[in-house]
Amino acid sequence: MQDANFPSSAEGRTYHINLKAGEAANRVLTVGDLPRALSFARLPGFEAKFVHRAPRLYTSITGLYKGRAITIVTSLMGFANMDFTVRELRHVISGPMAIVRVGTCGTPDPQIPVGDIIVPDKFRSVHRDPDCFGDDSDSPMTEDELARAYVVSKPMEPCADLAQLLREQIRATGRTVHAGTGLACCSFYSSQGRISQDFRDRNQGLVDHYLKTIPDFSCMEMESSHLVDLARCAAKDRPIYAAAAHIALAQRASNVMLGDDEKHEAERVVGQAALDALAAFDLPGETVDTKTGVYDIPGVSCVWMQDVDPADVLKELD
Ligand code: R1P
Ligand code: URA
Repeated sequence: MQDANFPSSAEGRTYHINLKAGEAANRVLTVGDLPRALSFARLPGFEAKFVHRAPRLYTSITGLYKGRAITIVTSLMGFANMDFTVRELRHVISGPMAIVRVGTCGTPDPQIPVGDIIVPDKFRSVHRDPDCFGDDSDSPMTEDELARAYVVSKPMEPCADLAQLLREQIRATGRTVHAGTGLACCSFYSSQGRISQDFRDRNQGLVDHYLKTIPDFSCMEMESSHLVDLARCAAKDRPIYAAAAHIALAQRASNVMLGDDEKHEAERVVGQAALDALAAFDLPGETVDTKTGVYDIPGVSCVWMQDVDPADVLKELD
């Protein structure tokens, strides 16, 4: 490894996602888990060219879709993993980037049934402030205390054109699409208002507090605001355009969860729509590197964990 400021291997691989220049495309579809990434790589029209799994298990599949180079990558869960993914992809990709996240979410809106899709037009981050939990108190917090303990950022906006393309492509499949404000929370539990007997989160009434204080609050998940935040502060000469679509998995008002089969069907529908949106997005200055890149090499190349036969990995994509 070299360079303590931005560590990378002698070969130029980044420390965490473990990719080097030429192995990722300017158009990126990011997902939370490996089965979703593999199911997207199997969608009609996607031709996988290069499959990579990092020691820390981030996995990327770079290929061609409707003539465009697209990388499907697992950004796993939470702010930190999205941070590694976007910053290290940025390092190995030249020129502008378009990134779409397809994830799942909870919704507080009784009018949004599980299985509907939410493409927010605003995002906010929520962080639990540890300084508000240092005493022995276990009584529910007042509205003022909730506002101090679960700190909500100001709104951030995705790329309006990419979000609009995403909505149009999803609507064309017959799915209902909602917009509103998406909260990316530091926890699946405390800051999303899930009640625990094991920890003094003191978060009774937190979802109602968000509903009272955040206009058009439509969904809660754990990464999208950070993606949008990184995109808005990307270097001006190498812009990042970002948007996100979320499958309503948890209906928080009625306490209903989407079934696994319905979830996987929704993933395939939204994944195809996201590929179509990414392929249609205008991205001037895109650099498909056919010299060091993977797009012109015949067949599928693969870098996986040491003790795995690439043939077994590729079978997953058949
Ligand atoms: C929590 O179960 C995970 O689900 C949501 C949250 O953002 C978090 O990552 O998204 P994914 O379905 O993309 O993982
Ligand atoms: N992902 C989340 O972060 N929250 C939910 O309620 C469902 C999926």
